[in-house]
Amino acid sequence: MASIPQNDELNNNPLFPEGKLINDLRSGANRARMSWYRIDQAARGEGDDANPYTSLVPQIEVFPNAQLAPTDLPNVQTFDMTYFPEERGPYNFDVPGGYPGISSGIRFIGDSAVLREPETRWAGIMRALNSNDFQSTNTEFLEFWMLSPFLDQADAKNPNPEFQGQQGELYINLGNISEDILRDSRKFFENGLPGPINPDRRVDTTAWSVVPIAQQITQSFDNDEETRRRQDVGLDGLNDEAERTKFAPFLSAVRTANPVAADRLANDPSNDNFRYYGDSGFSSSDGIINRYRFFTNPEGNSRSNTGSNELNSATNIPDAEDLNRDNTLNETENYFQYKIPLRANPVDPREIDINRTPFVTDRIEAANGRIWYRFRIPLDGPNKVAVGGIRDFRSIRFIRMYMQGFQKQTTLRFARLEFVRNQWRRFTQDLSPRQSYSLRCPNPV
Ligand SMILES: [Ca+2]
Ligand SMILES: [Ca+2]
Ligand SMILES: [Ca+2]
Ligand SMILES: [Ca+2]
Repeated sequence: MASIPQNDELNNNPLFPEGKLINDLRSGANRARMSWYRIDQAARGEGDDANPYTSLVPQIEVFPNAQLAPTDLPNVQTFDMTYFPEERGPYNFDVPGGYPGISSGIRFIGDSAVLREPETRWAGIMRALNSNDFQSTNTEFLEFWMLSPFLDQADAKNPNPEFQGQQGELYINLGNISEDILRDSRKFFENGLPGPINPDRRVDTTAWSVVPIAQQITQSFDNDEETRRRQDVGLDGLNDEAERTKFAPFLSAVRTANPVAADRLANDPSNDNFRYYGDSGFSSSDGIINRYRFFTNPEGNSRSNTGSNELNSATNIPDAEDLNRDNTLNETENYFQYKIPLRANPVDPREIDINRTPFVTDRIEAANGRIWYRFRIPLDGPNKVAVGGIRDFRSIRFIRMYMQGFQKQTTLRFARLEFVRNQWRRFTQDLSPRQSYSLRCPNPV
């Protein structure tokens, strides 16, 4: 889950007026749902191979010229992001009438709450990078192969009937990114919460959450099972029962508009509950996209598996607002931003319109109709926007990717996403003769 991108004094990223709010529930009101995953073989069901966004992808489909070693996997391990712009994301407490100047409110379809004006919502992911000095490593491009997002889920040879609403912007931020996802200037970490074996552990309360007061020392849960259960409650530090108390004003605002929907939201007011892809509550008709829909939620994603054969957790690591695990909360934002508008070709809407979508350098279409595009983004090119006064590429600690502007559910499927170094160190100093040399004819005639 990503922190909210912040603007700077020069207004270089004005997309999120809520980005300046601190310790204020309104700042999460535009966060929609996004799931991200590498598909586990065990999650696959009958229908998943027909859908281009969940099928297996043979290496030769995207990389026909690659020489595969016997140890290479026959299929590409894709990284997939599915964005649900009409669906509340975790810790989104938007109210029916919206928050003036910030969010458009929620409406109801039956007993489901749906975000109004999905094109104004956003969701993203972020992570720390291992190598930070792009200048000394000569890293010049971000490159990825991505499946066209506009294909029909039933048959890649047709455009998706909703392709119009699947157009939007993918943004990439590189640099210093705030780790304060629930912004209150306090670092939350699940394993700092009290439990039966450490009942005296002190906590504080912010608008968002219960936060540990002590410094984080370890990156693991307490061994005691009941303590671990009480700690694995998500970034709000609250289980569902405590969420009902804390966010009662939100629930009662919804109740006034739609009591049945409020009852439903009250099951998990923060909307942060994990669900395992193999959960027996899913039916055989639930495809992978549904099965992974709640997989990245942080409450209950680290249950210990005692007494169960099913490995039903997502991670053993406590969720925390600390991406690079340096035990501090980075709140600074200064980053380069790259905007990638994803537009369908009006002539053939299965295709990305490369006249309006920049950075596309290659295209390959497989016999099954799937179309892959290679994007190559020059990091120091004219399309970059420097937010927060970042000047160079010497300290690129984090990457954040987010989607905005979409109206309908969209899956971005990456076959490969990597930073590319230039083999040849580029010489950026002025080589013109009058600067450095004086050219003289050694033997004037
Ligand atoms: Ca926080
Ligand atoms: Ca929670
Ligand atoms: Ca919850
Ligand atoms: Ca957790």
